[in-house]
Amino acid sequence: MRSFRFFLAMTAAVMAFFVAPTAVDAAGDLSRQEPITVTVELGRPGRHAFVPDRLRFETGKLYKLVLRNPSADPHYFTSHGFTQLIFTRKVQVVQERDGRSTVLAEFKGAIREIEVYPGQTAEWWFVPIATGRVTDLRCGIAGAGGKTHAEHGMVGEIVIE
Ligand SMILES: [Cu+2]
Repeated sequence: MRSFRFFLAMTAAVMAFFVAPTAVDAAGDLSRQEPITVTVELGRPGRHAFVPDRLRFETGKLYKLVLRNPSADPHYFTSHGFTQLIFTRKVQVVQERDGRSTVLAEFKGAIREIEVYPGQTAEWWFVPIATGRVTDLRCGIAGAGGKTHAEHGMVGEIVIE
């Protein structure tokens, strides 16, 4: 009986030695991991659309959502539902020139929507914190005919698993 107790105490000590460091690592800062890059094009020449228009993310991972506007019009990336499911680490304005990208500005805090001007790029760094499916991704800019880009089909869906 005495040796069994000793065995239990030794087992507990060994387990504490191996398990404790892992538990500490798992409680680290989720917003400081290597980001997963996802690129969305805001508009195509002559076409109002998000490409792709279905986005999928997983909770607990850090994403760098690159919002590129290759079109001749400004476009919004707006989804209030999406902003309720994520923690924003930062938004960066990036200048791409001669094959090099330079960060011009960095914004921190809760972000509701981002407008990207023709030929420009912004990066939204975030960690999804809740699961859900939202279908309110849209660009609300009104074109010459009075219709919004969303009414021309610039809408999308975001799923967080
Ligand atoms: Cu638009």
